[in-house]
Amino acid sequence: MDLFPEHRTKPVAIAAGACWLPGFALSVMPTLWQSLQQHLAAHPAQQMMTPMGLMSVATSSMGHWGWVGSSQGYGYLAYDPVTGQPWPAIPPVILQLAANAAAQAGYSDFVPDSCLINIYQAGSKMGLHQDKDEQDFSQPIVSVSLGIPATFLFGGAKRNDASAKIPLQHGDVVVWGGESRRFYHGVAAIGAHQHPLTGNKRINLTLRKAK
Ligand code: MD3
Ligand code: FE
Repeated sequence: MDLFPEHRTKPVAIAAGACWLPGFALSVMPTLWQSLQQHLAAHPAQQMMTPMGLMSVATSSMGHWGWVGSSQGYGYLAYDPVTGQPWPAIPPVILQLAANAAAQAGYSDFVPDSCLINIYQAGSKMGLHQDKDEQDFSQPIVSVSLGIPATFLFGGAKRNDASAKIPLQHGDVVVWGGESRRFYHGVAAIGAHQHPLTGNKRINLTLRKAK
């Protein structure tokens, strides 16, 4: 009998270079959550404008490079446009988690310089897109899911390629590298759910080496 069913750690290969690590973040969640709450109190997530319109997801950032949108465009900025200050450093618990997850998936020495915090509520979604504003595509991306569940849409190298649906839950980590690094992906509209830690929200941390 499995006495600790919440500690699911068996990796699942989901595409060339991409690896789903269910529950991988659960063991550090108390520390991670405390750092995240502290960060968000000082740097509240905001719905960013983009040339395509207002995002339904609210965002904040940590690390040397923060992801910022405006009606003029979007990309990485070293300063929080709201405060004019540099973004706070990525806390050690998150850096270590990202490096451990990347190593587990076969990418050694992953040192992200950007941690985007995406906050979803019922109805929030992210359309199919590629992450292509980073300099070095040999570096993977690590994503950490917290709170209410999401259906992650994972396509292929072309926008019209079929998408697989991946049910991401609290504590799941996914590492995207190799061939999958340029694949189209998105998040289906979030349902109305409640989670004991995050309430009615889904929070995703996207760790990247931007520059
Ligand atoms: C698959 N955010 O902010 S990263 C984003 O759930 C974004 O909020 C996702 O996509 C979210 O750009 C989590 C998942 C991700 C990131 C990069 C990828 C998946 C990827 C690159 C290639 C393939
Ligand atoms: Fe993305």
